[in-house]
Amino acid sequence: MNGVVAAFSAAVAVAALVVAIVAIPASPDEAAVSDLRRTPDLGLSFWQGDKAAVLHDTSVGAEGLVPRVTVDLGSGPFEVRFPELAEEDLLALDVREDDSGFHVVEGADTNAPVDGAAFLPGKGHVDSEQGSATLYVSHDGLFNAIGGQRAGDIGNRKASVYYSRIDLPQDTTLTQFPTGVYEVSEASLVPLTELHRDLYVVAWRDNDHDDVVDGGEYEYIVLNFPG
Ligand SMILES: [Ca+2]
Repeated sequence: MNGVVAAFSAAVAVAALVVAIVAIPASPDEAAVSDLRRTPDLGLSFWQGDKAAVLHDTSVGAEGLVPRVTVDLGSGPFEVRFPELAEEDLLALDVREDDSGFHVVEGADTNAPVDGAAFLPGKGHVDSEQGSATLYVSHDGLFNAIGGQRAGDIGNRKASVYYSRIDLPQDTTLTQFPTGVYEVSEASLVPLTELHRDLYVVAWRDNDHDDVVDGGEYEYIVLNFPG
């Protein structure tokens, strides 16, 4: 009988050890050091759970003086935090699957845009009041327009927006009538848990409210998801 108990105890001990080993968090980011606490001009930081994502400053050696930051994210929802927005303020995010947007012409007037320019007038997608947690990938000039009333106040003069999925436009999601109305569909929504490619974001905050993309108002950000 004692032998059985001993064997059982040993089995429990082994099981506990296995559980303990499995419970050790696999965190490849633990050794990674963040170059920045937040992006240099707009003060953006990116969070998953209660952990700030590691930011890599890739500005040095890149053409121009625009801040460039790469953010290491795991596949899953994330939160963007930023200095709070006044009611008339706007934080605009142009999101693409390549870096074709990383060529903003400084001083560009968004009311007189050139082909391929970001932040076209009337193309800002304003989310629902409480947020749909959807980050829209640009098509036909569409960008994410985050207004003061849409950003969640998290205290300490900071606000945040939470994203759990992206909308990846499909050719079939443009309705025939009325012309050009875009509709999100099951095919176009991709949960961030299933995202295995990088996203390229041009972030712009029109600090002086002149509709012009001035120096110091925009940044190039790569959201680096595991492949
Ligand atoms: Ca401006």
